[in-house]
Amino acid sequence: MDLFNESATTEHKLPFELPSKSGYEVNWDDSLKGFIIKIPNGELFYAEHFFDKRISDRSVEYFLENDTNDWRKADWRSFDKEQLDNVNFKNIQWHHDQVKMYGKAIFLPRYSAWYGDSDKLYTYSGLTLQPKSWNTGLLYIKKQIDKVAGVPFNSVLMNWYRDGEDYINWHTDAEKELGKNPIIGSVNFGATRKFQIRRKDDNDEKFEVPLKHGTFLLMRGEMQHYWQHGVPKEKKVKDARFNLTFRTIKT
Ligand SMILES: O=C(O)CCC(=O)C(=O)O
Repeated sequence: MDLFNESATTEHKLPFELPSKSGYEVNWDDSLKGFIIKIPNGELFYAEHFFDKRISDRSVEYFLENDTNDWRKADWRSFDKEQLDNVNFKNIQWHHDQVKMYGKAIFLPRYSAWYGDSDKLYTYSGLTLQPKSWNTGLLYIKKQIDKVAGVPFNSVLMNWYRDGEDYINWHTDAEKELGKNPIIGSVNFGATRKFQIRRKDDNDEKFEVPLKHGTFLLMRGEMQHYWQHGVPKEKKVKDARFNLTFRTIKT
C-alpha cells in the first residue's frame, strides 16, 4: 500500500444517484478533490467537503454575528422585516425581500443578501439588486472557489433558509446579465438540504444532490437553459442553512 498516495487506496463513490440513462458520466478529479459530472446539456462539479468543519462553522457564525441578538439562540423566524433591518449584523446585512405576485407583495420564503463588485447590478424575481461591497469572509470563500471554477466570480446572492419551512421554487439562473452559459458556484453551510435538478423539457428526468455543511457545487455549460433547480420544503429540518450562489455578471 502506498501510504503517501491516498487516491491509490480510496475508492470515490458519488453520494447520490443519477438517472440510469445515457449521457451521464462521473469522474473523480483528484487534484480538485471532487466529482466532475457530465449530464446531457450540462456539467456539474461536486465536492462534498470542500470547506472543512472549522471554516464551515466559522462561516455560519460570521454570517450571523451581530451586536443585538444571540446569533445561536435568537428565534430568527419571528423577526419581521423592520426588526431584521434593525439587527446590527457585523458582516452580512440580511433582508427579507418581497416580490410582486398577482399584484400582491409577497415575502420570499427565506432571507437574502447580495454582495459583489459595485457596478454589477442584477435583476431577479422582478427585484433589482444593488450589491453591498465584498468583505473579508466572502472574499476568502470566493478565492477558494474561483480557483476551481476557473473564472473570477464578481457577485454572490446569499440565501438564509431559517429552517426546513424555507425553500426556493423551481427556476433557472439564466438572467441575461449572466451571459450565454452562466457558471454558478454554490457554497453551502449549515443544515443539509436536497437540491433538486430536473430537465425543463421532461420533468421526470431528475435527480437530487445533497448540499451539506461545506459542500461546493458548480453548474456550468448549457445547464441553465435545459435544467431547472430548486430546494423544496423539508419540514423535519429544524436548523438553518446558508447558500451562496456566486455568479459572473457580464454587463
Ligand atoms: O439554496 C440553493 O441551494 C439554491 C439557491 C438558488 O437556486 C438561487 O439562489 O438561485
